[in-house]
Amino acid sequence: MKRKALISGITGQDGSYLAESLLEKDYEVHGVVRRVAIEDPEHRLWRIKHILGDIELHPASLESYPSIFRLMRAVQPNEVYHLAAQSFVSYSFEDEFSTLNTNINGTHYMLSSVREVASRARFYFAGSSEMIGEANVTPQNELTPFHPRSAYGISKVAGFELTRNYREAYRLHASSGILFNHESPRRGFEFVTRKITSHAAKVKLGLSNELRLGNLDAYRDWCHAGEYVRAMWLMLQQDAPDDYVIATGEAHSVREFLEIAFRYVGLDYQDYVVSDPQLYRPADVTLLRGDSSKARARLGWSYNRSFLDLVREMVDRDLEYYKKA
Ligand code: G4F
Repeated sequence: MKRKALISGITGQDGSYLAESLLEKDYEVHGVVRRVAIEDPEHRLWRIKHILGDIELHPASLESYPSIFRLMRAVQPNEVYHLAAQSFVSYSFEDEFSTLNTNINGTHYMLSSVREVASRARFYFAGSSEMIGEANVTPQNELTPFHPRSAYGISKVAGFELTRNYREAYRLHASSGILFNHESPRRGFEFVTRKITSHAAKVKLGLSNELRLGNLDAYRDWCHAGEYVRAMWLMLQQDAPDDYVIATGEAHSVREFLEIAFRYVGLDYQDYVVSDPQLYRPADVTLLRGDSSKARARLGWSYNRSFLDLVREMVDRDLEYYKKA
């Protein structure tokens, strides 16, 4: 019999890669989606358009416990991947309340319904390096103390602690990935990498002549999202649940990303970038560089792609996209 996976956040970057990878492993893939997404597939389901015939989507809301509970009871998944969240850090400064409500309650509802009606299911929580936030050591690993710098980071710490508590108190097979930044051509346009690559492409094609940005001196450990979903799956294949840092071990600044992307299309970013005070966060995270020795040793996970290739792949895909537009 096929194994069943339920993914919240299936319409997002990570959810779409995860769904593809589980289908390749012959899983029956179910996704939790908001009803509006089903009503507007062109705009909201573009990342999973090519696999819509192979997966089953269920309308439910992470703000409604009964809807999650009923879904969990009906699907009876073997594995649950909880990826859905308000994941844009900047927005969490604009609306702390909805970020905390959606992210904390959503995780709680998922965990509680697994416990109530699918307690043998294995559970994955999408934790974030934003939980580590402003770290006192580099590189950061599973033992680095948390110092989140936004409501988003705080909401992820709460989700992480809930996951750990369900593991310890109710013996759920519940694991968290402490995922560092992960990007791809499927990244949303509001995140800095896609904002840069889409503008490099638009400037090159004569469709734009300005890119407004905030802090260029933040360092992030950027990797390809397609490689991270493998780590999520591996965590749920272990005999015992645990928490793992997933990172490349390399950090690059926003400025480096910008230089590479623009240079790749033969341009100098300094001719186009405008510093916008509105895009600086009230508190930013200075440097994230992860140490994923534990994941490498215990999960056998590895990452071999280069930063340069990631930037180039994103620029290439944006050039194709705007040429067709
Ligand atoms: O691309 P970002 O918005 O990603 P951020 O805040 O690092 O968060 C991402 O990675 C986390 C994992 O560590 C995830 F948990 C989270 O959900 C998300 O996927 O910003 C990256 C850096 C920041 O330092 C920001 O201040 O870029 C800087 N930045 C400078 N100008 C900008 C901009 N970020 C955005 N989004 N837009 C700008 O114009």
